[in-house]
Amino acid sequence: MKKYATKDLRNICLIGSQGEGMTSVAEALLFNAKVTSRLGSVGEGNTVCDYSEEEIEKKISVHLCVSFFEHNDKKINMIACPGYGDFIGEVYAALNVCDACVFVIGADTGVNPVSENLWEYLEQNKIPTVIFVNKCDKENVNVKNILSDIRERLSPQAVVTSITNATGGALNSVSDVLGQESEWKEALVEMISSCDDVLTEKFIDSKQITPGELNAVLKSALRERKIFPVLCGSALKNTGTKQLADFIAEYCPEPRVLKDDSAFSGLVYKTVNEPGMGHLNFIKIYSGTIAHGGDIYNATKNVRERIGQICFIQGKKKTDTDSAGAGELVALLKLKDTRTNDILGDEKAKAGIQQISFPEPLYKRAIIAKAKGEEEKIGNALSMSVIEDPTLHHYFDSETREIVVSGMGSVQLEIMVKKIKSRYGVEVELHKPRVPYKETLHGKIEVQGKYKKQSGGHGQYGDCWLRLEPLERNKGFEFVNKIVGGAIPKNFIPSVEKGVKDAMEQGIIAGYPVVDMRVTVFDGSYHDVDSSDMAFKIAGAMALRKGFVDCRPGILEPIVNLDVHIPELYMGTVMGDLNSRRGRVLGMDKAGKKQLIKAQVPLSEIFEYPTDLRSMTKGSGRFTMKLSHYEDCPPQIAQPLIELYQKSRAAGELEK
Ligand SMILES: Nc1nc2c(ncn2[C@@H]2O[C@H](COP(=O)(O)OP(=O)(O)OP(=O)(O)O)[C@@H](O)[C@H]2O)c(=O)[nH]1
Ligand SMILES: [Mg+2]
Repeated sequence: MKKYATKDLRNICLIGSQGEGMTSVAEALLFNAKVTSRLGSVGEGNTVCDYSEEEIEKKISVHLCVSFFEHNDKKINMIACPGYGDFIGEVYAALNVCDACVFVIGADTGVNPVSENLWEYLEQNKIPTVIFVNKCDKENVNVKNILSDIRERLSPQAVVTSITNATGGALNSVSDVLGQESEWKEALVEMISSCDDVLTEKFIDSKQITPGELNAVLKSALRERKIFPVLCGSALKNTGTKQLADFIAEYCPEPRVLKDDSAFSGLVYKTVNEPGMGHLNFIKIYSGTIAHGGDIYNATKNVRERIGQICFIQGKKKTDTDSAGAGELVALLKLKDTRTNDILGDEKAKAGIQQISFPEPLYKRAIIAKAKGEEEKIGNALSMSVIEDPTLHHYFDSETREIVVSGMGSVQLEIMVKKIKSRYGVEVELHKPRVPYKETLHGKIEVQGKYKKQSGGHGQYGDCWLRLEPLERNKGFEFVNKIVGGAIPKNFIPSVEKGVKDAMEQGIIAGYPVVDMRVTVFDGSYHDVDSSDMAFKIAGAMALRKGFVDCRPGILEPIVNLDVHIPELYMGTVMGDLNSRRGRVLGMDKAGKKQLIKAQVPLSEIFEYPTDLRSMTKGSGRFTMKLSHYEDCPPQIAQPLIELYQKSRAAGELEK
């Protein structure tokens, strides 16, 4: 393939909310550029971009997909992104390395809360944006209404640059606004002029403005986010897509690269594991060139890697190249240690390249193998899965003794489960994680634990008196030795403590660890021959178990701090819902265009919150959470936990 200079490259990504047509638009662009010989369709599962098993099955995009085409002497690298909320990590990765985005909006549905959220992200990250109003072939579409929707909810700087002849069935052509005499053109010229002092003056004085002047200002205004060009069309009918390609080639910015640097540098924006092929790393080159057979330095991991194959990616197809230069998107095969978000190059690269900041996954599930003895396999499979998807995390929760996987939502985890089965042959199940409850006491008591056994020769003897009392919440555990006069010899005191601690760890009324308690050993007795570490350990545990149940024991539950960001519109719904989750609202505030609710909610009530909040707010709500503290559990929650534990213990005793 022809090599392109940096200035002739365009890196764009297609983003939008779910189902607006990103994959279909990409398909039309590739077809027009003769990359494909027929226009693929998402419904038929034969598109360039949605090629994976899970995408074909679900008919939605799940991963970002890289492709490219040549148009008007430019090479356009295109990353089509999934729209579904669970896969937002892919969008962030793509936006990080692209120099502009095409924001797809369905003409039938218009702006929605998810697109508003995405827009906010583009604003924060200053990403030049072209809007493509897709699906203009649908009946009852009114471009003027959509434009005013866009201007009102996204930006007043949106202006139409290519317009359909009609909408619905009559749609058959799209034309450039600058080439016509229409009210669209008047609006566009005025908008462009307003972005430049010289043109503004000319415009006011009704002087002639040349197409060259308009073009130049449009180009810089797009780059500086002073104008958001709106192009209309239909991916399905393949209209308006040629204008889109023209527009990208002509107006979208050249790649951002590191200036004054001839040494190679790059950022890994995606790592995938190809069964049988090892890892494939997707890279944007920020400076220099990369060539077959050379070395690269991974500045994040501090390792040198040998460059094997370098390829250009076209959906699932790879084309080898011997080298690639600054601005390009390539994929490298067979790097050993390099993974997503690694910076390749020297210290200068490290200072100049911005890494992707992935969202924190808050949707948690415990994962277990369907068959016994496959835990190790799960560990391996999960390690591989998280390499491919940085918005998946996994860890072993030592308190609940479960492997927990966190992600962005249930669809993402469901797909992970399928992949684990098909790739690594392990069948797993997900379930709601256990809540790390704790036990505590509310009363004070003095209690004796006496262990005495006379069997055969050597007997066992341990005897201690303990005082149990509550400590302040979240203070943990204190053990105090108040033995005077050697009622229990010094060397056995640690044994008593050990017995107490062991019993605390196992739990007494519901099987959860005991916390926030002070235990004082203040009396006891011993036997010269029969006393032992073991006997005092048992005595300590006995005393604790006996005393604890008479000390108004209870269960504590973890409480999280929740920050919920939602549009005003959903305040009532979200507050009501927090209430039904036993939440306490601590405050409300305005935060940008949104409302911020600060609340405290029991952890047990928010496992479904990521998906519930999304559906309550049509995808516009966001939240963060952080474990705050433990609080007394109300009886209606505590009682069933205690009963369940007692029942299972009774059943266990019977079995013995
Ligand atoms: N009528 C009409 N339907 C379209 C058009 N573009 C896409 N569609 C349909 O809309 C549905 C979604 O299209 P996709 O291209 O998969 O949308 P997407 O934005 O890639 O969706 P995700 O990646 O899953 O979020 C499919 O059924 C397409 O056939 C269009 O221009 N007109
Ligand atoms: Mg798609």
